[in-house]
Amino acid sequence: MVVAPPGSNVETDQRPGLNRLARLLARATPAVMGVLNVTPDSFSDGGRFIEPPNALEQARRMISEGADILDIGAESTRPYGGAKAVAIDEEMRRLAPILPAAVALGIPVSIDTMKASVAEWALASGAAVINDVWGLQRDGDMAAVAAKHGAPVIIMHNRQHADPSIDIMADISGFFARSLRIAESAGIARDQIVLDPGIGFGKTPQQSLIAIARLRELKSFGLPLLVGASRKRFIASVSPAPPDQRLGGSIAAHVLAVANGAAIIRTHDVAETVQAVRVAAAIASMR
Ligand code: HH2
Repeated sequence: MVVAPPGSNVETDQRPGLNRLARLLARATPAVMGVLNVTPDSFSDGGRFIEPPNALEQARRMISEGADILDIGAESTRPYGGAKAVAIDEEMRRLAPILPAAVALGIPVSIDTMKASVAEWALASGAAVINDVWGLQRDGDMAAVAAKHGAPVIIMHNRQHADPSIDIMADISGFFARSLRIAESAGIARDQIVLDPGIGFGKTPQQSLIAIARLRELKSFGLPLLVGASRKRFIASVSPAPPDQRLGGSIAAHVLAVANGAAIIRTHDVAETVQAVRVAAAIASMR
């Protein structure tokens, strides 16, 4: 991540919050990213925040609970749940009343989108980070948009289909290597990149467990790691529960992710996750 130059002023930055993001990643405690889904069909909270007043209330709540970053998405990425593809116009129509208002709340906002034109609009509207669940490999213009705006990018591992026969860690590493080549040719600085193993995306539940257990291997790229296990299906494969009753499993996964080197945790349940990662970090600091 780019480090703010001495004397630089966050409030006059083109994208409020960008320099604060760099500082977040420099500190010892993992950062917590709160999920805001402005969608009718997200797997765990679809429909709850589609109305702008509800979305902004949720954004404010997550900030008061200790979120360091807000991740706003207007298209469900639910891999196996039959989420409908959303047209560019519709995605922007959902975001327009919410994203600039969320930016004004003062913490860095990331835009969770697979579409370069939506990312471009969001960055121009004040978003600080691109979160691409296809790691720059789906929309051929995404890397150029990030480079043009000098925006940090979250590169998430993904696959069209899970294949239980593959070595998932080798697959994730190969995917990251491809994404990093794309990023480099587009002119994205390496210190602007965060890597994410994409828990639940193109993975069997067992492979999601493996990705968390062996997260540390991905530190070999020398980049910050993000993990988003919140409420995901792999939790129910171990201990059956509907999405809104997977908090215990989410926290277990996130605490182990932190122990294995995660710098950012993406969650729907900010208060509980902030407490869990702070306690985990405090215990780890006593070793
Ligand atoms: N997971 C989801 C969406 N975006 N981005 C990153 N970087 N990492 C993740 O693990 C990740 C993500 C899926 O969760 P959610 O946003 O709640 O669901 P939906 O895609 O159905 O809206």
